[in-house]
Amino acid sequence: MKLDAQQLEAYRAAGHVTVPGVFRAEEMQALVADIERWGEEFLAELPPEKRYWYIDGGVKAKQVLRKLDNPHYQRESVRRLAADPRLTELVESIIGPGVTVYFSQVFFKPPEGGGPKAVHQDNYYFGPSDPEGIVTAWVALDDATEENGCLYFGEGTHRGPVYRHAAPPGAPYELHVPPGEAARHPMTAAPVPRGGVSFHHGNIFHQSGPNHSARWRRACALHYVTNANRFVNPALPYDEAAVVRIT
Ligand SMILES: O=C(O)CCC(=O)C(=O)O
Repeated sequence: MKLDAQQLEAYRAAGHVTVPGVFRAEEMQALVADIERWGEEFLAELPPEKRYWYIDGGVKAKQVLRKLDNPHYQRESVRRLAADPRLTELVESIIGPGVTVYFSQVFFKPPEGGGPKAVHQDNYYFGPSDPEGIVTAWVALDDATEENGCLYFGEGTHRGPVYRHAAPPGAPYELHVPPGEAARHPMTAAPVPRGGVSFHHGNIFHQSGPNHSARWRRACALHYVTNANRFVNPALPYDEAAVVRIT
């Protein structure tokens, strides 16, 4: 399944496009079950000095993860997802044939407390050698809505520069674009039904809202690059051992 001409045109114009129904709801449920098992093991072994990086600070009742890194490397289930032709054909229709997953993340947004993610540009985090040869495929493991913290995009901002980001004290993972720059661009909500995929350009301004609902909002973001592309100027360290060529 490739993006059709209209979807590709929407992606080029806005910097993102949502494709519903790429995967079935039961497939997402099975992935969630596997990721939950991994999350429990990970949390049990997480040393105290690393907790601030992985724990969602908004949920006070108990410790819950806000994210996990490199599921495509750590879990067979996500490796299969990353290599599934239903997804890779869509990815290749955006950045061209021959793709690698350089990094991936599971974002958990727990019910009633899961925090927002500030406006940022993936290409500031990643610093790729080819800023056009990268696309994030954000797979909705649950329905993502405005109420439970879906993504928002600054449409057209992918055609602008990548700004120097700053992070609040004590939260180096919360890099964000300068607030004055962010305020100049309206942000458009991009709800995604479970099993759908939101594709976004590495330069686009995006953020996610807080979870005000009683439902989880979990997603798996796979950061695909063309095979020759490298993170040459990353803002955070990335583990090259986890880079997996897919096609
Ligand atoms: O899922 C989120 O809350 C943030 C996702 C994100 O920023 C990304 O996939 O680039």
